[in-house]
Amino acid sequence: MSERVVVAGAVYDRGRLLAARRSAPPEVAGRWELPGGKLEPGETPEQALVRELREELGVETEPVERIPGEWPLKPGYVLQVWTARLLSGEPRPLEDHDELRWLGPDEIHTVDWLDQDRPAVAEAARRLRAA
Ligand code: 9L3
Ligand code: MG
Repeated sequence: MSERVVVAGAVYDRGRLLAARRSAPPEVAGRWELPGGKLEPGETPEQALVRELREELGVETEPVERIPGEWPLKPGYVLQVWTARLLSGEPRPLEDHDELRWLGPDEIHTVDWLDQDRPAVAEAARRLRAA
């Protein structure tokens, strides 16, 4: 049985990384994540990412590169992460989130990230610093 992919975006703009606080489901509410969601049938991960960020945040983005690795979620699901450039719009919490924050490189650790997101967040922060 193959695992279903959840794709998330390390969305960046002007040297800051976007963090989103989940409002649901209860087991993850209040924790911060890189926004995204499940692939739909026939979608590439990049297409799913663009769609999810449009639905959840009301923004247009461009996937830039995959952050190497794959992290287990609930049984049957794995997380893959891409960096994504903000093309247009100001992110708003339209679905599944109740707060958004732009974090500079030294603010990355000021929110309580979901455990599964931490390795990708650390790598995204490293890339922000290097950029
Ligand atoms: N999840 C974990 N980290 C993330 C994302 C986008 C999602 N960065 C987990 C939370 C949910 C599951 O994956 O249990 C499905 O995500 P969604 O479709 O509810 O966003
Ligand atoms: Mg989601």
